Amino acid sequence: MTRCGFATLVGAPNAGKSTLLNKMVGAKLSIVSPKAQTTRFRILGILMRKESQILLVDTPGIFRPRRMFDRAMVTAAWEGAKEADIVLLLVDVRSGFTAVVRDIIERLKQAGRRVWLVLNKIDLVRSDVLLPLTAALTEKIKVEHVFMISARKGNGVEDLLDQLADDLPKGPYLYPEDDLTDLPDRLLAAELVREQIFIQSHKEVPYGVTVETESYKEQGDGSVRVDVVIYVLRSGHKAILIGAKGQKIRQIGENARKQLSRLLERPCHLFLNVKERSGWDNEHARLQAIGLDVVSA
Ligand SMILES: Nc1nc2c(ncn2[C@@H]2O[C@H](COP(=O)(O)OP(=O)(O)O)[C@@H](O)[C@H]2O)c(=O)[nH]1
Ligand SMILES: [Mg+2]
Repeated sequence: MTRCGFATLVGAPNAGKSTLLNKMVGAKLSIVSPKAQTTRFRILGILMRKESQILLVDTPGIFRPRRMFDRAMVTAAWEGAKEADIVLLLVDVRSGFTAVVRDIIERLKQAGRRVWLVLNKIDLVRSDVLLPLTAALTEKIKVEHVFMISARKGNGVEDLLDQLADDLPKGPYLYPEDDLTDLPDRLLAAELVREQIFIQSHKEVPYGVTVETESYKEQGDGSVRVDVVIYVLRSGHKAILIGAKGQKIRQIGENARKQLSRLLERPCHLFLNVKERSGWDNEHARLQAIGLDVVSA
């Protein structure tokens, strides 16, 4: 009898959710950066273990939203938790039991889901902080298991996968066994570009950017041509992203192209176009284009 179910990663921004998803799946599906709020929508990673198909869901971090765009991200995070058979509550052990973690725990209790506690970034702290932190957290919420891991280095990740494989509900596989994700290739391309923008630009610039794939064409020679548009909120941001003599945008494109070729396993030609569009973060069409549901109110 096979098993199949959703395990959803929930946690504060920067807890390491996307790093863990990529480590577990063994491919870079979800973009990662040292900046908060890199992940904007739900990403599904599919992996096979023993007789189980583990459907791992990465969500945007949970925080207190302001813009329509921010609200849509936090809603996407909680929607991800709704479909979960098991919620993996990821806590950065260096930040510890913060107010955001407290908020998340309150909502999880209301949702009545099965929760596993995953303490992450154990490579950054002394081991004697782990037990008191576990005690403080498990006093506030009942959890089925506690794992102590380093998503970056991989410590403890195999144990977590084994336990998921054993504990997910019995049932048939929902996806073909060799699929890695349900993310369409065109969205993957836009995400890889956005990741480079997060890595290569600073302050408010990456937060003022949205990236959309305008066209995605398979070429006769087996390669693919992808045209991507980068919307920025201000003309100053456009100048920063393009850089002196187009140096910056070339570097962004080159890095994203290499990663895309690797993931799609074929040569990719990537063309980037930066456009100013003030107010995109309050435009329904822009949010829908990147897969966010627009929330009214
Ligand atoms: N040292 C260390 N850094 C980590 C670990 N896991 C994630 N990080 C870093 O924490 C930052 C945020 O990670 P990310 O996966 O984007 O967090 P998310 O916002 O929860 O998705 C990145 O710079 C990661 O490299 C870990 O186990 N150890
Ligand atoms: Mg993330």
